[in-house]
Amino acid sequence: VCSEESKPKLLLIDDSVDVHRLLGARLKHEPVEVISVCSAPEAFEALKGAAPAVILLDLDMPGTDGFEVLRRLKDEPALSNIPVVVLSGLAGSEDKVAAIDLGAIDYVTKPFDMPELRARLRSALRLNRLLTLLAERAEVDGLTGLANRANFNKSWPARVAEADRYGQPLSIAVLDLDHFKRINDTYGHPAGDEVLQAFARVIAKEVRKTDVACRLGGEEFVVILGNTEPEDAKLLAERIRTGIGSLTFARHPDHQVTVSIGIAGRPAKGPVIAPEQWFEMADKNLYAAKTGGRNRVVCTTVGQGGGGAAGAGAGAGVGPAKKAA
Ligand code: GH3
Ligand code: MG
Ligand code: MG
Repeated sequence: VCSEESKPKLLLIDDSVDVHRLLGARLKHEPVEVISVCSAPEAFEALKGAAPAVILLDLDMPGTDGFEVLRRLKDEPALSNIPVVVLSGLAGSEDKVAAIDLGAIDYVTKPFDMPELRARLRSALRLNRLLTLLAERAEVDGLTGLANRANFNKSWPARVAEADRYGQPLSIAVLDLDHFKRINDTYGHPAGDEVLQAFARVIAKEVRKTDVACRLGGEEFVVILGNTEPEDAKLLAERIRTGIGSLTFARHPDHQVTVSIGIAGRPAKGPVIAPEQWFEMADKNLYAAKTGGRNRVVCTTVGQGGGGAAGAGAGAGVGPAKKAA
């Protein structure tokens, strides 16, 4: 069926040209187009183009090593779902654990056993197909089970149009975990993932069936609150804020997680506003919540004071005045 389509791309990141040559030859008959680069900077340059279906990554490279490349890949929502198979001369279990905890899905040690490497590649390609399918069909975020960005991009304009048509209130909340990078940096990526999943559960528990809760990527989430006045959206956001703030995590019991939330809501029969502009307003309020000290909700009413950050008259800065860092 797909004979006319171009082959999926395999990005090989390895400082050894010998490995490029070897794999280039030995993978010639596999259904992949091999692109080989020698370093992390070259890899990220190549990744600006069409995303590869699988990455083969050497751990031991001068300059930026494979672990750092993995970290950066996982930090980038557009790249974080590409399966990474790690290639390494290091056979120690510690490195395997570290690489897999950073998000690699498989590990092959040098010198390669070619049938094994090919089998593991095929398995990585299968995973890539499934993840891509899941993202396209179900519009579900793989980590949290919430709706994903593609779903949001469709739902938001549709919900705005619906609210316009029926003169209903509608609110949108943009949520971003505070200093989330520190959790990854201090306790590791798996700890960060756990926080994201716990946060998604807090959101899911608070919203109604008719609301749409999405993970836009990274630690940024959005909730569309159907038929909801801005004041009510604020109450819900407060429940989410206190909900995450009161959780204790086994991996870091002393490290509380907080969230900043920006809301833009329109009451019934409020002014018509373009979905992009509306979202922008909520996003500005999120920014105001961040600069105002984090762990707070900033909410504005569409059409009042018009524009978010500055005009926070409809209810800025709820929440305890925790120290901003
Ligand atoms: P701020 O309070 O200003 O929002 O600071 P922040 O550290 O939360 O924000 P920043 O945007 O600097 O960092 C976001 C971090 O989120 C960077 C990246 O390490 C992490 N991240 C993104 N996606 C994932 C993921 O899927 N899993 C994990 N564990 N971390 C992720
Ligand atoms: Mg953040
Ligand atoms: Mg962020």
